Amino acid sequence: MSVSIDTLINFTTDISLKSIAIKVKNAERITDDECLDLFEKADLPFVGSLANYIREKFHGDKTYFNRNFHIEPTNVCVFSCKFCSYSRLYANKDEGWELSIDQMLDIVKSYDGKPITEVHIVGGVHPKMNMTYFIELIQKIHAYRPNLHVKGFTAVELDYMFRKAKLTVEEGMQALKDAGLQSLPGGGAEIFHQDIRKEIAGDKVTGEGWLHIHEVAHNLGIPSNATMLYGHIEKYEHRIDHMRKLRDLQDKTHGFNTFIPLKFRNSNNDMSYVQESTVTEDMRMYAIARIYLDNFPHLKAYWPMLGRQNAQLTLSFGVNDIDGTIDDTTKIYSMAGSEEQTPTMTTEDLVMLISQVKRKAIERDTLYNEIRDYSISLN
Ligand code: V47
Ligand code: SF4
Repeated sequence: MSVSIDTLINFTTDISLKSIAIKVKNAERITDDECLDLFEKADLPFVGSLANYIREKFHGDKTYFNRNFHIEPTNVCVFSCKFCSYSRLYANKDEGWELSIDQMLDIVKSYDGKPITEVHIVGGVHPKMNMTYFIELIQKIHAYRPNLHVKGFTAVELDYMFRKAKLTVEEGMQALKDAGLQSLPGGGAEIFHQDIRKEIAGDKVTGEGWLHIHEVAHNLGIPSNATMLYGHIEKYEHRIDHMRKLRDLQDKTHGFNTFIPLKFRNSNNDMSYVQESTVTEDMRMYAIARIYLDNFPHLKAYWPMLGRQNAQLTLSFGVNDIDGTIDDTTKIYSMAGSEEQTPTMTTEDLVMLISQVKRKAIERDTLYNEIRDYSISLN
């Protein structure tokens, strides 16, 4: 489906787009202005072909997924992000929940005997769930299942936790690392630029605060992911500003594994008046991220949010990872209007989804160590 890079270079008449294609071929970094040109001027086949070129240079046909499950300790949240369909002010009222440590351990136990490699812990910011609580949770998970990788807590949760415990980011992160926290998910990033952030997520950690927490984590040897919530009131300039801050930090630390663009969904939140992006815009977003973020090893499409068919399509637009075989109660996207009301996919479903578009399905662990190549056999 994609066009070869030499054909693109030879047949593109726009000078600036031609020069971007040449840069991509020579593995040179594109500038912010060039990125804006991609958003404003380039058509879908152009960005798709460049992104696919980079994706195949980095990973060939390999497409990663992992076997994980989510624990959402609570959806009670002290913050009030306008795009959020998930948080509630109180538990036991309006669908609010808060889990005890024993209830969360029961979730871990329900995966006994299943070859899961990761637990992803993320939720609202509950005023009573503090550092001590989460340290105990991590320690108990490790004691019960030592080989399970614990990926947990957005910078939003961490910022609140550390401030409440009167710890610096360095002290707080070290304490969580000592307890067994092994990586950070990419949530809470939204859009870093203050003009947009103050409109949609004005009361939580700033963009600079988010980046600082990830920098400290990287310096302690804790890798992380990065997200960007796009397709709402932001402009292309804000997306580029966001990605530039990530690219700069990655140059310093090399601690990010993957970038995850998150498509804004508009159901049941205070931004329901904003139209959702089209599939074409979504594919362009993935492709341009792959081209701009030349120092991010992986680009992930989170299928519970995009829907499985669109997630499959992203594999032709730079994406080389489609997250995990989530088979529990991940509520954040079904509450925000994703087609995936019951977001479950077995390993076989995921392998099929990847193989149908002639890519190689590879099970990975959190750190992208390869566990199994499913293109060799489905058994
Ligand atoms: O930070 C909330 C987003 C994020 C909506 O690191 C919404 O592997 C769209 O970050 N429409 C949390 N998005 C989820 C997240 C994540 C998910 C999967 C994997 C990883 C990883 C991280 O969900 C929030 C926010 O940006 N979100 N509401 C909404 N209406
Ligand atoms: Fe709270 Fe996160 Fe929802 Fe914002 S996005 S209101 S921080 S749960």
